[in-house]
Amino acid sequence: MFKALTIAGSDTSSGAGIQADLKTFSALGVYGTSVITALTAQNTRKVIKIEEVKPPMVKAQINAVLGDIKIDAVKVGMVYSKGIIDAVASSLKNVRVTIVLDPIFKAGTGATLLRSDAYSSFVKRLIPLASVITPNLMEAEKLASIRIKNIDDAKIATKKIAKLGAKSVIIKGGHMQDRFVIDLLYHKGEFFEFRGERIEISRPHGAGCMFSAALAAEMAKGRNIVDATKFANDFVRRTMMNAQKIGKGLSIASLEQKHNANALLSELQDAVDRLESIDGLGVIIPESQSNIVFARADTQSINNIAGVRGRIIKLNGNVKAASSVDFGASKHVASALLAMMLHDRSIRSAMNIKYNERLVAICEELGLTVSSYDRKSEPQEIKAKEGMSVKWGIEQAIAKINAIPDIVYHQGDWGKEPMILVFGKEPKDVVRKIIAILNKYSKS
Ligand code: PXL
Repeated sequence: MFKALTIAGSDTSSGAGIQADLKTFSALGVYGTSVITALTAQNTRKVIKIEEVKPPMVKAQINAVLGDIKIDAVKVGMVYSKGIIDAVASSLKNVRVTIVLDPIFKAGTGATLLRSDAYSSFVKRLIPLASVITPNLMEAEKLASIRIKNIDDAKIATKKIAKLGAKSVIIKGGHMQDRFVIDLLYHKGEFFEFRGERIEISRPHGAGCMFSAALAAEMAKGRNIVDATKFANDFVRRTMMNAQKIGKGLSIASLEQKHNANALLSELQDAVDRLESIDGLGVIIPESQSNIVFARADTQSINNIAGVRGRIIKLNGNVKAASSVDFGASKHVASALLAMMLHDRSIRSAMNIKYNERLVAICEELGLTVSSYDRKSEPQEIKAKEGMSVKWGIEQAIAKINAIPDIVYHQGDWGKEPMILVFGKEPKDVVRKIIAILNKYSKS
């Protein structure tokens, strides 16, 4: 089993610090060990009190772990004082594994988590030990002594921070006022950008800790830094989409509970695996290929709807997913589902298959509720607006039967392939309908 060590502060709310690190390691299948540098008494509203652990005790904790357990990666978070920094630096000096250094200067609720008289020690003693340092924008501005307003400024900052001695630098773009969240990695003289759609929620507590912990966990497994950064970027985005309001203050980035974004993706992936195992499914896949999507119950945008990246394609009579499942991976099927969800929030999954009269008849024979719309009667002003056609179509189909259909089809228009959309409460439900349709179709 891969093993990681986190050296960080305790957060009583468990959103950040040691507690977030251990949860993240565990979620990623890495065994987590821990060294506590400081205790914080804090909740989701504020940090009430901080008490540092005496440096010899920090040293003793690190030695206890390293003296017995072969650690594959270390993450360093809150270190608070000069004494703790000296203890951590001297204990890690000869450790030859990946060290992820997360500079923790301030809590999201404002408290100082690195004393100002410890800053120069942090720079001189810890940064040179770092395989990778992971500042957010504000931390990067302080470390590089420049203002960062755009990605070009961020590039300059990464180089300046690398000069302080860290091998690689990742500036987390979560605080940048842009539609995209860009995490920028500077590694061996090259830049790598990782983009994710900005999520429509305020930044939750703990996301930064989970990012560096996920990075350490993936590097503990031997992933290279580029792949590990991409993974950590996606992982944290999901914990943020899944943020929970557990107290009266900031929401907390979360891995728990049933609508967990990671659990949602794995449920969708199970359905994709099932589709791939169905013999002969290729005969009902349209020329423009298929996708299956699954939405969070509270979805407001297609960015919160997961689908198969690159679609599901026909291959030797069967189907194959072009790539993995992810949020924001489908436009067309996801837009149709979103339109449906405006009327019924319990319908959270959909897949498109090819259209022909026989397939529509089969849907009716199976007792499914079928409706349709006519793309040829779509108003010009709807056609002109990107992404509006599907929404208009679904509205028409619902209005036509004054009910929520299982199946919506249209017979195409100039340059538009006719299509059938199959809706359901969850991916399993959609797959069940698809199998029933295919079975009848193959026999006919
Ligand atoms: O999110 C940064 C952070 C890290 N570590 C500890 C914290 C916080 C924020 O409050 O309390 C212990």
